[in-house]
Amino acid sequence: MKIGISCHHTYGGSGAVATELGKALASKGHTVHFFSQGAPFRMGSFSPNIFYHEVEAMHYPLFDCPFHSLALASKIAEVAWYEELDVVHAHYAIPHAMSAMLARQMLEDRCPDASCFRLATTLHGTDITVVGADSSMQAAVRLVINKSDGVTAVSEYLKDETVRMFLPKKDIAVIPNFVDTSLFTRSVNPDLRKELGLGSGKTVIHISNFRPVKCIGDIVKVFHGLVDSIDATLLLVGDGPERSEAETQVRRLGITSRVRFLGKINEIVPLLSVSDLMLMPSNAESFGLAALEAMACGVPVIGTDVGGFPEFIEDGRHGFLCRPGDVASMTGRARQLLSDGGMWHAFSDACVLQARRYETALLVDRYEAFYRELMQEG
Ligand code: GMT
Repeated sequence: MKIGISCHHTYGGSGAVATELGKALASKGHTVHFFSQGAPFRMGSFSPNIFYHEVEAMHYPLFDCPFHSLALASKIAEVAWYEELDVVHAHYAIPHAMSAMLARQMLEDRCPDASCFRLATTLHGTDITVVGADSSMQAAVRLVINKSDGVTAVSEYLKDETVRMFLPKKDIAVIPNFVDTSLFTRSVNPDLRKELGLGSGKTVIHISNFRPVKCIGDIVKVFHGLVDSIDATLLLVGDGPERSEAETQVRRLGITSRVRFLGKINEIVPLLSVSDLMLMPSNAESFGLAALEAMACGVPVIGTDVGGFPEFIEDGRHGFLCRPGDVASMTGRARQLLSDGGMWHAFSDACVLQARRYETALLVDRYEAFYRELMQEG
């Protein structure tokens, strides 16, 4: 198949999923064209059947903001026509599915049945729970859901939320996120432990784009509650709006020597491999890909009992799920897990097994079958 993938290129789960999906499809012999504003952060090295089309919106003094969605639509239309794409897979309803829908309209006079490509849309979470929840965007989100040929959501939770909020006419299939366990596997590098100054203590990790929904402040509080009884270091990987406040909090609590702000790092397996616990206290999370990737590397997770987490993290087996904001429970659970070696090993092994149920190859097959269905219907 010839597949177009429209996604965010920035540090975040939806871009990671879209890029890993494209790479896996390409390795199965499909031709993949990526559309984004910059090279997707997980793109990696050259592959003969992957093409990347940078979308640059026009800048002109009269315009307050560049017309990215229109530039994207024009680029999709152009590439879809010349490369004869079978499917365009939009990751995010707004703006990607909207732009793809418009691209199809741009091609209407050239392919009168208006089906020059099939439009698949994957909802990732923020497009529904944040963008879609904004009243100014509701009609647009509902329109693209209904106009897509097929729609998927990354968890049952997100599907249910979408149905509740938008009452779409379209069925929504659930295809969960995935992880390549041949790459995401624990392999401890003693030099890295030394470089990070980890010594013989425990390592707690968090990876995200530091948006308010990630509750970075709770991570710092939980860690602060741990360090009087446990020799531990906190690795904070990523960057975003909450980082500076978290740095202030760390200084105020006097734990700067125990916390490393590492910024955005693309190669996270080495960091996960030296970690003992992942903290994900988000107050909303449609899936939580970083937690699945941690589990594949044998890192148990303390997360929250909301969103998609309970669909793949079993409380008391792969980690613990607490109420959002319940710092005391999270701290107690983290202490329990980090001080009981037997429990930690059992959880770590169970995490690795659980991650295999979300193996990339299995879920990529599901996407392939989904595309084929759309093409047969067309
Ligand atoms: O979590 C983020 O802020 C990034 C965001 C994104 O759009 O990249 O992640 C969303 O999509 C991921 C991939 O499907 C999911 O694993 C995340 O749970 C989801 N984020 C939220 O729902 C907050």
